[in-house]
Amino acid sequence: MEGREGEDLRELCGGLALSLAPRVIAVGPGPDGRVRAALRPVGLAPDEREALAAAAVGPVGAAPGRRDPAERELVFERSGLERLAPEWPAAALLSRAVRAWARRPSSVRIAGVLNVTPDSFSDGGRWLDPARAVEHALELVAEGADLVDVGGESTRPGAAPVPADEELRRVLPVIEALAPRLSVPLCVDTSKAEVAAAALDAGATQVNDVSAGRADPRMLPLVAEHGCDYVLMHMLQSPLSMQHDPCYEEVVTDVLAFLRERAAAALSSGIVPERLMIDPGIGFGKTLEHNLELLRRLCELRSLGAPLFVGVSRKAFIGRINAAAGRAGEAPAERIGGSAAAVAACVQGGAAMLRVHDVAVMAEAARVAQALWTHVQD
Ligand code: HH2
Repeated sequence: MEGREGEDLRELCGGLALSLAPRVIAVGPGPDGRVRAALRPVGLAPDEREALAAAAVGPVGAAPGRRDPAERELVFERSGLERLAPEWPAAALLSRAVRAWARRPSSVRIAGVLNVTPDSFSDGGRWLDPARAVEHALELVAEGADLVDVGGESTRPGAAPVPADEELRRVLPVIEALAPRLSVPLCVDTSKAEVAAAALDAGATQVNDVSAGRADPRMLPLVAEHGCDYVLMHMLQSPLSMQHDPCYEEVVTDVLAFLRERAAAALSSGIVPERLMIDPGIGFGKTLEHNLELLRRLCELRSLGAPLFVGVSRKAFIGRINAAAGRAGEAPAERIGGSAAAVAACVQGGAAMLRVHDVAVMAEAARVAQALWTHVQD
């Protein structure tokens, strides 16, 4: 994370009201290639709505399915927002989102997944043998992975926790063998401080924690002490129960509030902003619509200032979309086209790192998406 973004994160964790009722609904290129931002002005005071509507550029369209004129989307150019920002909080919020979007990473990085488990949802059992796991990790790097993410516990919906000694038995031999041979950073995917500590001692340099430090109170202090990179992710409850009727008041607002709170906890444990990445946790306690809304509005999460780490690869939401099109029953490893489309959406939303199984194909999808968006001026 660059210095300026670190300052943003500190400031935001200090209490900027991202819970403003009007929501950023999209930031992206307009027809002329210049960046535009759109807002649904719900909950604005009449004078603020009037000021914003006067500065909006046309056309001011109605969102599909929303008949209430008060919910019509207003579209802005950056200059208009900056003029309004000192006076109107909604314009300030939107202007910040546009700036965050304009600062999106110039090249997205790829994290290759290495599951050393018997039961991962898409490749359980394939890389359990340490020698095969090491070979696979080296293949991931040869295909273009910028980082290898090693995990010894499945977090698929309904998965029961694995004891620390079993998780260590799975991942440690792989990390020990891999660390001296790897040309890219090695990350351990675990929620247990004991596993993270052993992995860091064995050569891992990053921790990916799907519990965001909630599963083990020793995790955040451990990461702070090691000064290593840390991914904190949003999840409802635990993998065992997260898909039991997941509910949000408003999914993007709620996930953003969670990430802000966990980022603040990480910072107050001594983790420096430059070491932090945040992840909306696609599939972790979310319906299909929740996942799609988060992906559509990913750029809003960038307003926290921390780089975004996102995992969409082979996930069940792609299977749901395929099933609705009459293609039920395919194996998760077949969801390659859907994963590539989701990867492209993540690039557009400003993701910094994408966690994927099929590295060569997803790196290509990310490259093309990146090339499509880099011409956009702000
Ligand atoms: N997804 C999975 C595991 N770890 N970590 C982060 N930060 N973000 C994710 O989206 C994420 C993650 C699930 O994928 P996989 O590891 O392939 O499956 P399993 O948990 O069944 O091993």
